[in-house]
Amino acid sequence: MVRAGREDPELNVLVGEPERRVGRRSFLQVAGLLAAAGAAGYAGGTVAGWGDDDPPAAAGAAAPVSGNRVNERLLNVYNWSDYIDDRTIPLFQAQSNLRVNYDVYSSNDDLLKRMRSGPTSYDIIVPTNNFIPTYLNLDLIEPLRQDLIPNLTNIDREFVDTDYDPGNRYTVPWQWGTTGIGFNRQKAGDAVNSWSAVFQPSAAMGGHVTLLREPTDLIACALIYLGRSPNSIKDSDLADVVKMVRSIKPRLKGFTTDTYIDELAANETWLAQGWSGDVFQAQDQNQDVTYIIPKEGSLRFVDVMAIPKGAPHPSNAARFMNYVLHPKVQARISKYVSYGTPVSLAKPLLPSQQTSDPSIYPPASTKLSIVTLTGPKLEKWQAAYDEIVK
Ligand code: N2P
Repeated sequence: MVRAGREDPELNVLVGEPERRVGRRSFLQVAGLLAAAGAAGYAGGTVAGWGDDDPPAAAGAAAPVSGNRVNERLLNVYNWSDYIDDRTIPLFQAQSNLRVNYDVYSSNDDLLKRMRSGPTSYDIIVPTNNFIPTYLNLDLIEPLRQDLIPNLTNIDREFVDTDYDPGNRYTVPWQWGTTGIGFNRQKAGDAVNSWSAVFQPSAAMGGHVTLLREPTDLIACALIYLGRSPNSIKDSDLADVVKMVRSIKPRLKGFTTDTYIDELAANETWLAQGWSGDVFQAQDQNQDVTYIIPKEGSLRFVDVMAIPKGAPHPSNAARFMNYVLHPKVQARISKYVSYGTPVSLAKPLLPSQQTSDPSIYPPASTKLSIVTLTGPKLEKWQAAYDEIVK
């Protein structure tokens, strides 16, 4: 199935056809493109007809934006790889007359290490919800200028009444998804329905199986497969996880969070523990690829935009967050990345194949846990993960 889905003329103008994913390799290319667009300048914003949200930048758009620590028309965004279409940033630049530097990472682990290692120039980072308690405890993010984000009212209730950030004082949801298995039906067969496919792979699959390079997903899904609590910090449970995953390492192609889209698409990886939208992006290129949430249950996550403490351009960050919360912008991003939108108002703008797909919007009956990563669990799971991958 081609996930670009049914088109209507208005949406074509708005969403357009994806040209390329902003992934690991392409982000520099895109950053170059964006820099050129920014340097050319779009003062006065002539984006009418592009289906954008706020009015185009006014004549005085070059005036300083108040509330930034550094007085520049600049925004430095650090997001996951393969998590945005290629139109949103250029259109935001045009609309806001702010220049955007867009950089990517591929795991919460990498992001947290980077943020803990000292100040950066990033204005927006996009950690997963279960890391937010840690970011708050470590004083790594700052409260949002909610007055600059009127579109906060567009966010669905379940992403407002959260345990990690009730009322969105620090975070704004980007997209949400599930962890599951992406597999190649020609190579692995149609019958894949259990975590056993990746945690006890058959010899025939040897060298073509990948697991996520992300402690939360690796440990929690292995716990679920072993029938333990996905939130366990019991030493015996974690020891069992370590033992199991270490024992199958000879059959793994490796641990990855940012290469499996291409590898699934290229028939190199046949079974990948992966995130829903990423697998659908592989499916767009290879119709033999499909996605399941294993019968034992799995995880659901929300990736959320936050502002690093002391960021140079917090007001510009708030403007971008407001832009992203517009239903049309949500639809453009969500359509492209095939993840779930936290803004239901965007759903009528999405192809019905996406909004009715239970792999993207699972029914309430699907067993999905939300794990939290706080206190001793962070250290214990990290230690188990390090033991596995070392
Ligand atoms: C984007 C993956 C984001 C999901 N490629 C991980 N939380």
